[in-house]
Amino acid sequence: MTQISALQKARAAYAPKLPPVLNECGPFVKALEGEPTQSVADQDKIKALFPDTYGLPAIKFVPGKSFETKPINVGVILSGGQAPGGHNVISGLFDGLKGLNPANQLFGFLGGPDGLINDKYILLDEKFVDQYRNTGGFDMICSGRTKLDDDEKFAKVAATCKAHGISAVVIIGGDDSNTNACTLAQYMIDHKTGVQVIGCPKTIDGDLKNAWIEVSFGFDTATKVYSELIGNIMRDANSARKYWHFIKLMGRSASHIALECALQTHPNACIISEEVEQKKTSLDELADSLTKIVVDRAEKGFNFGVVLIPEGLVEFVPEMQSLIAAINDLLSEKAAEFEAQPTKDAKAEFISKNLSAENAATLGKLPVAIRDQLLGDRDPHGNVQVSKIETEKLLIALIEKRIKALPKKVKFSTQAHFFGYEGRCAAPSNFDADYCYSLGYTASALIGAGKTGYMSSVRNISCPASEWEAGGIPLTMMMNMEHRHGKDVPVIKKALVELDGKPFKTFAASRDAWATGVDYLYPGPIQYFGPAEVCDRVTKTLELEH
Ligand code: FBP
Repeated sequence: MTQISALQKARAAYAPKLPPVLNECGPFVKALEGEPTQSVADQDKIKALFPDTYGLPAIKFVPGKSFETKPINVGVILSGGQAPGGHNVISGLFDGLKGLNPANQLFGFLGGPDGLINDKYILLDEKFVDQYRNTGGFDMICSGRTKLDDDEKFAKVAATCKAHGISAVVIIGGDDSNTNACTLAQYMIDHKTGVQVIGCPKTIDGDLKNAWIEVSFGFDTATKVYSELIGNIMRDANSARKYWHFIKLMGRSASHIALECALQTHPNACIISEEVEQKKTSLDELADSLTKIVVDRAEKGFNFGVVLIPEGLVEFVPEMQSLIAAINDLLSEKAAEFEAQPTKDAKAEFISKNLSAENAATLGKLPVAIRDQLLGDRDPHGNVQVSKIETEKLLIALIEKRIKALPKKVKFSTQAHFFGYEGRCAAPSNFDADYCYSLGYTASALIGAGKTGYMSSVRNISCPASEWEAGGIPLTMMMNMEHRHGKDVPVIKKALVELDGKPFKTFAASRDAWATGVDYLYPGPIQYFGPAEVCDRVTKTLELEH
């Protein structure tokens, strides 16, 4: 890096806060063990698959005496989508390991799991790490989406570790990456490699959480960035009073991001996919209810508004769920025939002919652009890439059609947006800077305590950092069996929005008033310097949940 911004310079000097136990004792802490734990479901099956890490106790660190540790080598990877604060996890891990023994070495494997598999790394030293403290992004060692999911890859990872004398690996990732960390931990035990595996909870989506992991890192910063942008758009909408803004928000599956942004900004409508699924709301019903909001507001002279849409919505709408599943099956059976069709229309006709009448009718109702998106992009498994479907434009088109059919004229001018990449690499908020540094530091303490198969856990985080607790949660505790790609596999249970939880209930209690009025909240940009109530505030979700 040749040049850094004024903010980067100032942020480099920020000293992230740690839980008191780590502040006092550094990584020399005692692991206080709780009762044996159980997986969230399918206990017998999970136990059989992870015989050595199943049932481990949850750990809380308490003050301990400093002890001598032999020098060790540790590897770290960033896995999956970027999330603000990843660099601070690595900084915390680095500082903790150096605290245990200055001769400890940290290998940063490059490009995610691929780096571990193919032995591509850089050795992290103080000067290098210092450049990345409190910065956003994953560019320090980059990330990747390769899955560490079979014995062949595990054997390569074990060989990499052996080649460098690495005795612990830290995987910073989401639910899938931590599922893989759990399997890797068991593999390392089975093959007597002596390599410890520790996970760290990352994802802006906020869907890696449970009773012990209160939030995944990155959610705080990303939702604050999106909420700032939404607030700015609301103010613009309320100033010009001529546009309806349809804003799709990232979050592959769960609607936590959309819900949090709604709580921070008070939009005129926000769709929550989990509610759509529970109520089996059809696309037509969704479009009808949004049209009603547009018409009701128009009657009050409000020809403007803001609608939030979660990225994963189409997978939760029943008829779309059924259509996508049918297209996926069809394409896996008849891929060659499909590809041989000369035009997009011919491809659509071919698919339509091979679908059930109901699915064909759903496909027929979609605007052509959306139909083509559905049939166009494929993921590496050959499945429809739902995240590429422009749901915001789909809803606009469906509402436009309804408005045109009305007997009276209603003004409906629209703008479509998608906020995702704008927030994933933002400079971490104070919360994420502190939380991430603490997660990394806690991971070093877990390594120092000789643990494997654990996720680094920092708790009580809705309170000031002076009340935070550090420890570890057995990865097996978060697992259940799920049917994926034709077989039952152990996975960490994804946390979707709970409709009986306080964040959703708070939103549901206010949404009718937000729909008709102008109740917008303008959160403004993330503040790094200033009063704690502005700079250190946690998300509404965390505040309401805890
Ligand atoms: P992770 O679950 O790996 O953290 O990624 C989350 C995410 O940001 C989703 O919100 C989004 O759907 C997806 O990544 C986008 O993936 P890509 O970066 O490959 O475009």
